[in-house]
Amino acid sequence: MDELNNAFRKLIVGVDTKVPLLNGDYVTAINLDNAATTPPFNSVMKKILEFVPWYSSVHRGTGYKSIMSSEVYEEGRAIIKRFVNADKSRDIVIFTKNTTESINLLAYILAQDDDDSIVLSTEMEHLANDLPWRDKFKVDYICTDECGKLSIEDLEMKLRKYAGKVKLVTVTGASNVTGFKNPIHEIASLAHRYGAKILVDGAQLVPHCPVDMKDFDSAEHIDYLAFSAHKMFAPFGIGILIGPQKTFENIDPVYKGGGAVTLVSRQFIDWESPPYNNEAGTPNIIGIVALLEAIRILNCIGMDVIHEYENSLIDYTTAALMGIPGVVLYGNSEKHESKIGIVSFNLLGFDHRLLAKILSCEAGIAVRSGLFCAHPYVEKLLKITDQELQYYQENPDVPFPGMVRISVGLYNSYSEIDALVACLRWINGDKIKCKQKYTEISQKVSGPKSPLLYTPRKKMP
Ligand code: ALA
Repeated sequence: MDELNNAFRKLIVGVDTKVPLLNGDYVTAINLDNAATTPPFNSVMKKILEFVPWYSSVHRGTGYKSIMSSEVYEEGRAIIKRFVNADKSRDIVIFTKNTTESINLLAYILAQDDDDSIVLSTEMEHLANDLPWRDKFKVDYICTDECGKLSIEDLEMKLRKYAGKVKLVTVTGASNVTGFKNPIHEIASLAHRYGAKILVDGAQLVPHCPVDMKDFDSAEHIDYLAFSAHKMFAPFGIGILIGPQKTFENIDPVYKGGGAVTLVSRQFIDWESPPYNNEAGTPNIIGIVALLEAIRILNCIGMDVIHEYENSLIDYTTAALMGIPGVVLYGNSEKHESKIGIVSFNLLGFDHRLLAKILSCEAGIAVRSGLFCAHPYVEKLLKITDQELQYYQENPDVPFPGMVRISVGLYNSYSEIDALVACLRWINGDKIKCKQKYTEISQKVSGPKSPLLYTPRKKMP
């Protein structure tokens, strides 16, 4: 395992970066916030530098560099399709900015031929796969259980209840809060049986597990898939939306401008065919070069190897957290195959924001705290009542409850988890002193900024 991890670490930019602690010392940063975004692969940076001398306008020039840039851009679509086994000819790849934009784009398009149909979302979605549907469709939410797992029985019950009126079942591939993976192919089969299509929000799934959209003729086929390059070691502003060409024909594009049209006069606009009608403006070819290189590396390692490694690491983390008195875990599951490398928790007696701040100030550990842009899901897991929600809404100055999240990437090591656990044990063991120290600091330091910004630092080692 250590050898494997050493090899993975060498792939990543910035794994040895030193960050300051509150006492002014420097330590090697530990990034346990990979669900938010990931650092680039070294080879992604190298590839970008190799490509930039050839950088030029995509689809807008006759110069050699422009032709080359356009070729890379178009060939990229085929590579991305192969990565998730999308259909070579019937599916199209649309380049967006991130998963959020991909889902908003799809919602905008599907709403255009709306006929009172229903979208089934779930109680465990990121807001990106909830809010875009709310103002365009009647939305109902498939329930999660106490633990936070999706109820397939409830999905089937709702599909039956709406008797053919469900247009789309939109579901996360894996939760950014609990790490639970959903059985996307089983959900696809059910959705198709009742005449609905399925969208998988793959933001947390595609970077961590093998994903197979499956054949169009299979009941388990995934109709639409969205994901982001910045969560898969290529943080240069590219998102992906994959779906059948047909969906994107003869629509009113959300973004209108150059590149999306064939001919325009004062009297008419002739829109391009898909995917171009949805890609107005100069394309982000650097972002695509980065993503293609990241995919190459991920393929070389093997998505199943990554999944296995990250899951062992999160199992190790979960077991260690369970051994700390006062730790409350959310969505804990016994079977790691049904999870990705995420675990969320609280430490009794500590505000989630404070805990995250202390981990950074005392040990250089980056985690995320709060509601993780999945407010209704976290609120349910925290058992916050409607009455309490109303109270928080009416009193925005009262700090809202939340959780602390650990999300691992292939380059995180067992020793980094040991450092996290040691720091949490230290905090827990010295609760009163620790709280007192940080209360005094926050009285001196105004606002939500980290006290690290105000700390005198020792000389960088
Ligand atoms: N959706 C990202 C996260 O969960 C930003 O942190």
